[in-house]
Amino acid sequence: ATGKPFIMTTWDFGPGANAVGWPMLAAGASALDVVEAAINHVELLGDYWVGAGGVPNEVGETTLDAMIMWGPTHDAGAVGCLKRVKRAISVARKVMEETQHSLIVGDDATRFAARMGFTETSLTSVVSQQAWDKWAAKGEKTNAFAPEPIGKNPKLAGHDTVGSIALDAAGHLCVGCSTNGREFKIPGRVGDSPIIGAGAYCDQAVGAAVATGNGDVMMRFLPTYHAVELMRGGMEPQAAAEAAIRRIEEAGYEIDGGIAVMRRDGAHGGAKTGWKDEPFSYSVQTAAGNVKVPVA
Ligand code: SD4
Repeated sequence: ATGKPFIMTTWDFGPGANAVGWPMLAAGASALDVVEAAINHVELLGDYWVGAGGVPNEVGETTLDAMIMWGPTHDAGAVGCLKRVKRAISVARKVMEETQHSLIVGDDATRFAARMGFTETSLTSVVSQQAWDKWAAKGEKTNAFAPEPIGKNPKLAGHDTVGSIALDAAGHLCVGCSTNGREFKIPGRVGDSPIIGAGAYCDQAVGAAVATGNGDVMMRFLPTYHAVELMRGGMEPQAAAEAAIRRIEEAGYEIDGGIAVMRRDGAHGGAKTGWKDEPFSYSVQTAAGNVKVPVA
């Protein structure tokens, strides 16, 4: 059954992003417009972990990964390592709607965005410049040349991603996510967020999921695809989220990561690994209001 409209957004961005998306949904907007608007809101906040002005790479540049996927058709668009363009999820939407491709990367993604009318601008802020200056002054090198061990990688720098899932009044399901990836990453690095089935996945018949965390490891397990497929088999959203995360743990990885899952009827669940002191949460807004759900 198709449920009532909802929007879910991950992390502490949730209530604010949902407050942007919900009035649109309530007015009958498409889930595609809603997910784009909710994520644009977060991309433009100036947060350190999403969008412009955050997480510099090894040479001090902020680059963005984003994806959007439309449930009814399985159509998807994504950008990886997008440079000098702020609204990455909107560029991803253009990839989906204006091309036959699904993923465009790097400087060519910037050129594509320019062709689509986006403005080129620096993604560096005072905060991202200071973060890089401080790190570079210590003479540090990116830790990403060390092989990712099976087991704990205590040196991994912090990271966040925003993910949103919406169901509109017409019953259409959409998912999107956006991030600036991983601090001090090797230039050109693309994480899990723009990889379909890794950073996000959406199937109109079942539901959707979004991931956050150590994307270099998480993409090896396609956790969002996994969770959606488990729900297709009848598993409850909470159990599906836990099973997808458990798969990563069972392989021996001790990383920080989480996923949030929505079934199309509005039932939801979330799971995380690591992040002992990190309050991973997702927020779900419906006609009944917004609920922030801590993920244990
Ligand atoms: C990445 N998954 O690029 C993203 C970062 C993230 O919470 O979500 N951190 O690896």
